[in-house]
Amino acid sequence: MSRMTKANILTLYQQSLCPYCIKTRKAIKRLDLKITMKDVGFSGKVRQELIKGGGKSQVPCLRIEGKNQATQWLYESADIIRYLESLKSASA
Ligand SMILES: N[C@@H](CCC(=O)N[C@@H](CS)C(=O)NCC(=O)O)C(=O)O
Repeated sequence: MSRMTKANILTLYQQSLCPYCIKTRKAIKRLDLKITMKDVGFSGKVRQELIKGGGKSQVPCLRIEGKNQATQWLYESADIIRYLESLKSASA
């Protein structure tokens, strides 16, 4: 079950040893956000879910499920971190 952050449900698709995922996980820890992690390395099902939803298997990818909007799949660690920082500053 994904956790709620404001109105959106956030899930990070990632892999344990990927440096871009490590950088993203560090930012999540620094920002003290509770986000569900899905490791694509341990399960073909999770990887297929990512490809089907986001269009490619690249990690990290942040799935953003909003109440009244289509699900977004945000790739690129720098863009994900920028998005998370903006959430955090909006809630401060
Ligand atoms: N510019 C991307 C690079 C991400 C990247 O290269 N991820 C690798 C793992 S370290 C990957 O998912 N490669 C497999 C693929 O693209 O399907 C970022 O900063 O997030």
